[in-house]
Formats: sequence, C-alpha cells, structure tokens
Amino acid sequence: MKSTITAVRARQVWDSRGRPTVEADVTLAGGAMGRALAPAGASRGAHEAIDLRDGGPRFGGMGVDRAVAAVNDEIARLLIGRDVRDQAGLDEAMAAADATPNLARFGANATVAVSLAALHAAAAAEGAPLWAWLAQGRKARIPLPEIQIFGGGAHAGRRTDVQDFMIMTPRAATVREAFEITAEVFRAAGQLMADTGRLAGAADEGGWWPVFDSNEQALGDLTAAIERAGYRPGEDVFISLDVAANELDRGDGRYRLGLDGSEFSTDEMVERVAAWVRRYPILSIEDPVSQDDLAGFAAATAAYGERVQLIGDDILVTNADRVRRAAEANAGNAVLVKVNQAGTVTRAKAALDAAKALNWGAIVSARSGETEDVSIAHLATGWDAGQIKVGSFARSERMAKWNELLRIEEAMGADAVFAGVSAFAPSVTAGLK
Ligand code: 2PG
Ligand code: MG
Repeated sequence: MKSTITAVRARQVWDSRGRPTVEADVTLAGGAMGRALAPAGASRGAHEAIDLRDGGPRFGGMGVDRAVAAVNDEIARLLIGRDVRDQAGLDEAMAAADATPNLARFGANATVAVSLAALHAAAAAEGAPLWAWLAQGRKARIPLPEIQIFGGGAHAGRRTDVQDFMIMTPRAATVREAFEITAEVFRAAGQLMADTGRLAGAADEGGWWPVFDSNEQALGDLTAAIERAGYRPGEDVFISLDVAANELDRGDGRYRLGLDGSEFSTDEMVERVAAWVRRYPILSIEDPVSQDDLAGFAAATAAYGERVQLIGDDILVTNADRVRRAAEANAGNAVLVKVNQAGTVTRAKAALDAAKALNWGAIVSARSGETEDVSIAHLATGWDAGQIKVGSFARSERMAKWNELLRIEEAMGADAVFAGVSAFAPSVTAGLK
C-alpha cells in the first residue's frame, strides 16, 4: 500500500537559538515523504512532556543524541510497516512503548518530530496541502495572529517581567491586512525605542528588547507605537500579553515583579493585572498566574475573563484533562496548543477539541526555540483553531510561519475566511462586535 511506512529516520539539526534539535523524516511505500523539526521552549511548564537532552558538558547539556537514537532505533522499528493515515494509532504506539506518562524515555522532542513528520507524509501521499488534509472539507478559518512587539522575561535577560508584549488585529479583513498593520506597528515601536535610547537588542523570538523602568512603561510605549503607526489602540489594534507568571513565582505562593520592585500575593497579582486591563487596550492575557495556581486562574477569570481572553499555557500544557479541570473550576477561557508540550499530534488535537467543546478559544503556538518548520501554520488553519502565536515580526523562523499563512490564504482563494473577531470565546467576541 502506498501509505505504508517504509522508513523513519532522525538527525540532529540546529534551532533558532543555535541549539541542537531533532529532525525526522517518515517515508512511505508510494515514495511520499514527510519531514518535521522539534521546537523547544525556554519558559516551560513542569507538567509538559519531557524535552530529552543528553546533559553533560557538550552544547551546555542540550545535546539530542539520545532522542535521535530513540527515533532511529525503537520508534522506527515500531512504526515501519504501519499505515501512516492511522495517526492516532502511530502516536499511541509511541506513547505505549515509551511507557512513561510524560514521554520521558523517548523524549517529546523525538515523538513530536516523528508524529508531525508522519502527518506531513500522510498529506503528501494524497497530494494535499497539510491544512486541507487536516480539514477534510470541514470549516477551516485562517487564524488570527498574535504577534510580539517587545520580548522580555526568560526570553530577554528578564529585563521586563512580562514575557510577551503582543498585538492583535481582530478587525482586519484578512491575514494579509493583519500582517501589514503589524509591520507598521513593529517599525513604529522600533523607532520609538531608538528615539528614546532604550533599545538593548532583540529577544529570543525576534521582538524588540528594550530597557524599561516599569511594566507599565512597556504597556504605555506599546500603546504609543500603535498610535505612531496611525492606528487606534482598542479599535484597530489591541494588546495581548503573555505574563508567563510561572517565571515570577517565588515558590512560596508569592510573585515577584522585579521591574516594579514589588512582591504580590495571588490576589494582589490578579489586581495588578486587572489594573493594566482597566488602563490599556488589552484583549488577551496568557498565564497571569503560575502553573499550579488554579484558584488564582479562576480569580483572574472572575475579575476580567468576561471581556478579556484568558489563555492557559504552563497551567494547561496542551492537556485535554487539564483543560476540562480548569473549565470546571471556571478558570480561563482559552488554551494554548503547543504540539511538543503534549508530545504527539493526537494528544495536542485532543486538548484543542476539549477547548472547542467548552466554547473556549484556542491558539496554536510556536516555542521560543524554533526552526524553519511551518507545520503550525497548517495545524492552526486545518484544525480551525481560530488563532496562532508565532513570536515576533522578524527572524526567518518566525516569518516562515507568517509567510506560509499568506500562501494558504492564496491557495484557498475565494473560500478563504479570516477568523478575525470570531476567534475568541463567545463573551470576548461579543465585546468586540
Ligand atoms: C510561551 C512560549 C512562546 P516558550 O511561553 O508561550 O512565547 O515560550 O517556548 O519559551 O515556553
Ligand atoms: Mg506562554
């Protein structure tokens, strides 16, 4: 059969931080091939599937020899001879053979590369673009992007406490227009930083890395950059934050915002972010509390989750059970979907489906360590996630995904629908209409 797997092969390649990562090829009897590369996080949740590294002195301990060997040896033997179209079967076979709850033996960097490569091979065997293979004729909207302007936190020497200062343009008519607006705001922000002498470099995801005196100054400058580019904050362009509060958690139930020189209880942390929401045109907030603070996430949701998107990343780790548990606790209204957090395509899709069943928003996301792999542009579209997060509007590992969305939009032609204001949980969307 043309869709029978005949070879599974991995190699060590390099990611956008110059660190080793895993690339996998899955080849089929009919000659089709799929290839995918594993991304890597820096601000990782403790409950994520394991990114297996070799340790030791080489490459700062970041080697992937063991993960590559797992693919070329055990995983290859497991998958050769199977039908590539049985994605769930392939993914569960890998998880079962790994035999740990978090893929610690093979490494999620091994399984995610193979899982995505198999998905690409299945689409290639049908001669279909990946997004179309995933959609199977169902509704598939071009996702609304959230795009980083300033980078901070663990991605920029912790010069700001908040990790990502992003923008969203839900009222754009197309993703093409969303990018054109973003390009102007990104440029205006760079000029503003240069004018004020605060530019220190570029963060891991390509955003400007300025020196700010306070977190509020960053929010103020982002609002000013939107205006300088000729757009109306809170009308044409909104702010989206990834607080990545895990990185602020001191471990004793208190949060430290180094830039503001203050420490907060969970309640005070929720109130601090609520004050930002009142003052600035913020539409979306990710991880306002740390990974095990479900009560805090619920408090944040009660405080501003009616009109603001509240995304769980480190707290939900692309896990369907954690999404459902959070919903039961009235915590959050959107999930960040990172395939490598789950370890396989099937598990990531389950988390997305759980969110959709709850009428939550869903954002397919890249990691801070990325490559030229553009799979997530196809997943976000083909799965009709509604939103996508890739990082900044610079550096080719980011631009490759944005540019792929433009190609998908063009390929869809007259059928292309941009998620826009419909991308969110119903109450957030209602607030925009
Ligand atoms: C996040 C991601 C991407 P990392 O926190 O959402 O910005 O960062 O890949 O380092 O976890
Ligand atoms: Mg995050």
